[in-house]
Amino acid sequence: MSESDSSTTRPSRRDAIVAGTAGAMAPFMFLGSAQGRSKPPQDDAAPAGSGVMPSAPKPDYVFDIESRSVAPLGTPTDAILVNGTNPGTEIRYTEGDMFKVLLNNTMQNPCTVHWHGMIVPNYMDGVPKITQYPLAPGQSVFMEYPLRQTGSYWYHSHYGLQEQQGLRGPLIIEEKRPVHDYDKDITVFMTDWLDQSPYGIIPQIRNEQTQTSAVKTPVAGGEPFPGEKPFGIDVDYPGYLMNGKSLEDPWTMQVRQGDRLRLRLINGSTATFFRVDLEDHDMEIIAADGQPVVPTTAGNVVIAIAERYDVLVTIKKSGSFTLNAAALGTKRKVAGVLHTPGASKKPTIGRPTWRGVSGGIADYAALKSPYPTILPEGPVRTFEIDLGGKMSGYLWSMANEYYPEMFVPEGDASPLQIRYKDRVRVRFTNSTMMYHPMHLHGHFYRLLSKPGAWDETHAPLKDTVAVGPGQKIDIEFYADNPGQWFFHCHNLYHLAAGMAREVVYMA
Ligand SMILES: [Cu+2]
Repeated sequence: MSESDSSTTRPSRRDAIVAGTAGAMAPFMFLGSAQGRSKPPQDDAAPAGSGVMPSAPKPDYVFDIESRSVAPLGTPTDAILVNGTNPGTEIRYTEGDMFKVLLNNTMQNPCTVHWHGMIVPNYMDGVPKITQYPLAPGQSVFMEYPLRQTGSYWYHSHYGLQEQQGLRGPLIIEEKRPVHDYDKDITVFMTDWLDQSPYGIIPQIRNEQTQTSAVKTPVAGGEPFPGEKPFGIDVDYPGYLMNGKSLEDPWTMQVRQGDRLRLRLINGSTATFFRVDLEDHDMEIIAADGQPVVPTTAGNVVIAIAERYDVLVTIKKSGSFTLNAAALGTKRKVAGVLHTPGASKKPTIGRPTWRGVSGGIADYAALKSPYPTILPEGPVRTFEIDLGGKMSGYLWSMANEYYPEMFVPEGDASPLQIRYKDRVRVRFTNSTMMYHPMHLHGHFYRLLSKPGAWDETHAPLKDTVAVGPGQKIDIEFYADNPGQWFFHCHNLYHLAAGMAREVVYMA
């Protein structure tokens, strides 16, 4: 039952069009296509049973976004899911395809969906207040844009705290001609899971509501696994999920000795960093945040919130191998099992044995792009951004300003103004005790191995970087995708408490 082969058989994406598209269709709201084609709001209902209006573009995937109660850890919890699955339906395209996804909001609440790491036209980016109105209850929207990249990405709600409630899933774009050989392509989507409403978490941390065990851990000093360094956490989750399954009822996959696997490790968490390892096996990292890196071998890899690492692993013998994902700052983990036929499907319980732990968390210095990433010529525009916060009131800032979000409605952060064809440099200085995984929408940035290394030719391209306590990190990007883009900490509770800015292209 927990056996999954969905990733290995590479089903046609057309199979993913669910029956739910037929029948009661909400009125469409067209945002238009990436070519700038647009249509006015359309009030006609679809012909019964057709699923799609005669003039409507045909989606490859239909997402019915719905509220339902699920209990992956045993406690029934109100969740928001795509097509009833946790995580949501995997989107899988091939390089060069056109992205065509229809979103149906069947809930009583608004929602949006953001495509994390995708170089989208600005108006497809799915951020309420910045690029679109939230999708109202009963409404639908068709998202269409040309795919200009390959790799492992994901999608999630950018509305309220819906991401924590389950509105998230993998988004994979296969290369037409893969650079590396492998036998199986396996998505491993890891999340934290909360068995209470996420909207109570910040009020509990602020002592405005009675605290539950989820916030009892001191915010700046979570208790680590033995051998692991202290790591501050915001939420002490009751558990974590790997491809929607818990440690007690784990995700498993049958493999064969000699199989070369491409594991697409995606941290789809809301507030959790994982250290991931496969028992008895080293991993060869071939991509970070969807972009290729010069292959580098690691015994384990720390994956910050929203980051992705593609790794190659060759199953070297028969047996059962636990894929551990330990939540940093806790003694908890989730795990899955890769096993050869007949071998145990039970994970090893207890603390993972780290193989070759390198000193750092997120050891970015090991990442090198296989090709030069030096930016085109252009005016240099520099921003110094202090990542700050006030622990007393649980407020988080970028350059001392608070973005107006749910838990800081009085925030008044100003946008970062740039111009088309600027070379934009950002220096993060983290003056807090916590890690901040900083994400920029709509662009990849060069992650420099040390501050000021602007002439580094092969700096890796990423869309999310974890800036550690006291750390300075430099990034730079080329301003080639005009619009208004969100730039924020991907710890959803930090975002909801102000840690965000808009990046705005000026005329
Ligand atoms: Cu943060």
